[in-house]
Amino acid sequence: MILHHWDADGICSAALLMRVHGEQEHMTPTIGNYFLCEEDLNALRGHDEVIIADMNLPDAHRVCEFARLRIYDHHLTRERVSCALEHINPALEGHLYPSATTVIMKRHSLPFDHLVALGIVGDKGKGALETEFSGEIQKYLEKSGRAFEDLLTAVNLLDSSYKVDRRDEVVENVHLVAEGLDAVLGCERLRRNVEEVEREIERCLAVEPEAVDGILLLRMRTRYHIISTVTRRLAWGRRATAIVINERGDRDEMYVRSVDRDISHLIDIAKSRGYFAGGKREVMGAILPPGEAQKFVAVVLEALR
Ligand SMILES: [Mn+2]
Repeated sequence: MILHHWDADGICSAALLMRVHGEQEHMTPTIGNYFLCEEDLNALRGHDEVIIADMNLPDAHRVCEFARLRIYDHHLTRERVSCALEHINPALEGHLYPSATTVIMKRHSLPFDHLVALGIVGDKGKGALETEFSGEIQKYLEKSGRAFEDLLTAVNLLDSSYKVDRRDEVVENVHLVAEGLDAVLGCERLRRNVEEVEREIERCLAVEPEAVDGILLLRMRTRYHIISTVTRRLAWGRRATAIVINERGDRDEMYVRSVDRDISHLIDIAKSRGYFAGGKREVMGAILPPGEAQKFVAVVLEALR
């Protein structure tokens, strides 16, 4: 059983692993959960081998209670999952790879193909051309007669399934991308998703954000997984730090993005309050219990003062 991230890199990682191991059952966790809920754990039980691809799950070790575990990942982590048969993440040795597909390619000595390229472009966007694999991407593009834009379009199509919150589609996309780039680019279902996502992003951005000490605050209510896109457009569009809250009903989500300043201390503040949080230098994303985001906004505003 392969458990993979719901984004383009995770989808391509699962497709690569099937090249190695043949057709496998595979699933993605409940979209938005960066941990294993009871329901997902139950779906994994009954399998004696589980491969986790492109996810750094804090409770991955629970899989060892019932299955042999292998992990192929590239997210920043210092903790080796000691019960795993194999935990391959170059970040454990201080080397950050741009995608899980590159980790799997190296581990299994696979050729650099569209799956590896799409994984990198999925996680890095245009920045893919500034990674150590830039030369191999260029070579792939020349050989296949493709443009870099095709890779960006395919990634946007693959990512649309999780954005519209369709978990079964994420799983279907593994087979689609294994067929080739054309299969993805020509997929009507995914094209309709992209339009649907765009309409919802525009609906959310049509509300005028509040401005508090020069920081933008936007509240929205959507079941789509678009908070990172909405926040990025707001922050970059208005050249200001933006906080976006999504009250989903089952959970609150918060996303903060600065244009340039280091806001990574917000991640520790969120974690110290018991929220699930992650991010980078300019980004913080957090998942909170329903109704909690409103309280946390005051804390974040104070910390950004
Ligand atoms: Mn990834």
